[in-house]
Amino acid sequence: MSKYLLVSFKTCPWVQRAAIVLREKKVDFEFRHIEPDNRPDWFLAISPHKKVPVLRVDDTISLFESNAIAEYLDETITPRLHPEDPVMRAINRAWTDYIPTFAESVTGCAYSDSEADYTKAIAKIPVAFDRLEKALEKQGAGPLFNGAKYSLVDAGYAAFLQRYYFLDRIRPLGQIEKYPRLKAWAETLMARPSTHSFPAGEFEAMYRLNVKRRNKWLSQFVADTAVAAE
Ligand SMILES: N[C@@H](CCC(=O)N[C@@H](CS)C(=O)NCC(=O)O)C(=O)O
Repeated sequence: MSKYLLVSFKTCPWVQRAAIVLREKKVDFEFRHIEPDNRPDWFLAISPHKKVPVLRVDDTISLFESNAIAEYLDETITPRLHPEDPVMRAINRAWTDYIPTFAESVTGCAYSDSEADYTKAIAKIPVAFDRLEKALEKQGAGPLFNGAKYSLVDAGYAAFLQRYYFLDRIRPLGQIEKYPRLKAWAETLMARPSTHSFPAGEFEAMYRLNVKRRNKWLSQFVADTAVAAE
């Protein structure tokens, strides 16, 4: 078995995606958290876009981009998370391609400068949720995207569904309740140990602190006392 080092910012959802795939495959890996404001030279030398995640394999190969990392891990380590059937695999890949748009639609409101921008941003959530609800309806009975078997689609969406819940607890969004399949899927993913790189409460506190420090319109709804206690 190769040696794996996953370079990370603690709250990065794209890192979380790679970590989830490693955990689903029961692979031992070293998690190395670096600070976004103080990226070391060794990291800048192996990360072309200066972004995390980077997966270092056997101290020699450096892979970047969470989707490329997930696909690499799936090609090299069993169990295969992609479906065997080429049509199903193409459908799965089509839905992992949608993750960046989904992510922006669901978490964009955390970066809005004004209430008007926030209102505009949250209007994107139902559009993205509706697309996934319909995809899940086509896929079948759940509880996971492909049914009983975990997939790279599950690994890719988990972090962003988790952030929806975090944002909903900062300022109620009340959206996911309108999409029963999506809600059931999200709850399945939240209950799955592989989703979590840190204890759930500790991680949510870290996320809230990020939102507070970002100093955007939403930041005012993260209580100072809560941040102090974190
Ligand atoms: N498309 C990339 C996105 C990675 C990404 O945006 N990572 C963020 C942290 S969550 C980052 O490193 N940002 C630093 C920067 O943009 O300079 C992937 O899927 O890996």
